Amino acid sequence: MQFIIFFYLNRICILRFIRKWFFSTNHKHIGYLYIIAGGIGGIVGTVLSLLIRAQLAFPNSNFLAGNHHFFNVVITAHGLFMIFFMVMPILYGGFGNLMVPILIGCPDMAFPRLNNISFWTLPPSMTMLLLSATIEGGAGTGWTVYPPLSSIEYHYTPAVDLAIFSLHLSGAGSILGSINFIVTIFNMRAQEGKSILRLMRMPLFVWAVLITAFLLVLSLPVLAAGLTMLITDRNFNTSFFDPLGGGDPVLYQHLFWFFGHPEVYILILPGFGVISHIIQTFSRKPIFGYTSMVYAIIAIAILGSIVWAHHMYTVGLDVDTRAYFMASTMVIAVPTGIKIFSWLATLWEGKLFYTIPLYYAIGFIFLFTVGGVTGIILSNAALDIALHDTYYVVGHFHYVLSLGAVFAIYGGFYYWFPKMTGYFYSNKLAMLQFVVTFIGVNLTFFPMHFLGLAGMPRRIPDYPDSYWVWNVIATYGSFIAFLGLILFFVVVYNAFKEKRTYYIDNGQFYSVQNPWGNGKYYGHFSN
Ligand code: HAS
Ligand code: CU
Repeated sequence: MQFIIFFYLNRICILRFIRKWFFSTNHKHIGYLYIIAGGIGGIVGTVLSLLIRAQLAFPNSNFLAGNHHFFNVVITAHGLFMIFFMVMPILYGGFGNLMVPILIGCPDMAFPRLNNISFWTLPPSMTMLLLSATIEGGAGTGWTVYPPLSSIEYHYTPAVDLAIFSLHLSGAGSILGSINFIVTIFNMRAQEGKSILRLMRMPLFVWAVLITAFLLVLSLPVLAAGLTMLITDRNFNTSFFDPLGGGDPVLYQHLFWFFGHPEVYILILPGFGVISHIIQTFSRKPIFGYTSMVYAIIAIAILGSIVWAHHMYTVGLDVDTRAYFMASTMVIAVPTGIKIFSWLATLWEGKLFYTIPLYYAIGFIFLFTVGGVTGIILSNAALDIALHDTYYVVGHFHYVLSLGAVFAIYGGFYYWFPKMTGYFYSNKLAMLQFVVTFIGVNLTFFPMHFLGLAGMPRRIPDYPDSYWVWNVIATYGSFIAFLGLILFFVVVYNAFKEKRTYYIDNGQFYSVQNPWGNGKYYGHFSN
């Protein structure tokens, strides 16, 4: 009976649509949903970034109608959207769900229904964040939600509470998703006869997702605790972070960065995984130093969990503490350097097949290294006294994120696009998209280093005339990068419209079944 009702209900188109996209437990559908949600989050985040750049286009700008609180609301929503609702959903939830079961050769995730609920926490939490920016004056706390700015005295409307609930909810979804990844990767690797896909032969993207999952499970609860204490401070008269009641705002900073620093590796490790796959596919040889690549991922995760106070050099930590955090932070350059040099060694004397994903991957290696090295400069506690809270920090983290994580997203998307859709995109259009994006993001973020060294603070809506030149260049750059985003949607639209299923390069024929002529590294579980 149930079956018959289901069968007839299913014939109604809209119900079929709802069943397929809302109730799906299929890892690919959920992966697509994550990518689509991340795309929407990315569009919102990008529009917000253009508002920031328009306001900063010239001194004395009145673009946001002189409403400086609103400027703070915009930068807060921009940061939170890009981190939690763009990079994480696409790189980790999207590519992770899509590729992990395929790469380890299992039919689906270990807990498909849990997977569904992990995704469906995302739309409501995105909505809450949007509300927190648009109602009741909005939350202008910065993405770190530091008290006392986030306390009830300075933000007395529920906007901040909404932002906190949004983070709680998306965090709960991420924890569930991470448990699912860990269980799947430990228990469901392909088996043939007695031999099982061993951990030390797993594709590197799967390793990256596994370690990211551990980082999330260990760090998100600490953020949740800090945010909960903040909620009770705001609403129930506790004073965890209020010196008047014996509390301490620096405690919040410790709790936040104990999560916040691992979070930056959560954002980049899956990107490292994607880049490893692209590089080996288009160099036509296995990745150089597989074993050290795996240990480097693990080392980055462990070290990344014990360096959090490099965000707090200016709060009055004593000298020994600063020396410890400085040394431990600098050590991260070693495993990260191992990864960079292994990618270069893979490219070295490889039979390079120049495609759009490879351009993105090479761009990634170069630009991520720039961002990494400015990180090493910031890790110096003495220098950071001058550079903390200046545009130098903004330049640093956009090089590792906007030019690192975002290049990994674009590269991975172009790399797996034939697998996801069954079509090829136009190489010419995609090349144009790459060039425009490359120029745009570098023009936007490189000048920020000069601004920071010249002392321009971050999170300000206006500045003295002497900072004008680099700011206007950055603003032009951001509009060029936005053009790149529009072109990206043109590329995708064009691919669906033209429905290409093959292409010819250098007299070679390539079909979507084996799009890069090297199926060995592409969606295949034997490494
Ligand atoms: Fe960072 C602030 C230090 C990597 C993201 N980072 C941020 C913020 C974000 C962020 C979002 O120590 C701002 C948060 C906020 O809103 O306040 N970061 C580092 C270091 C690394 C690093 C040492 N960050 C990342 C990644 C991110 C990210 C990855 C996201 C994807 N970061 C800091 C510090 C601050 C900071 C300070 C606080 C600043 C402040 O005052 O607020 C490393 O993981 C980077 C390692 C990578 C490399 C490149 C490849 C390595 C090679 C080996 C040779 C290189 C050597 C170094 C030996 C180093 C090729 C040579 C050194 C020379 C100077 C030449
Ligand atoms: Cu950090």
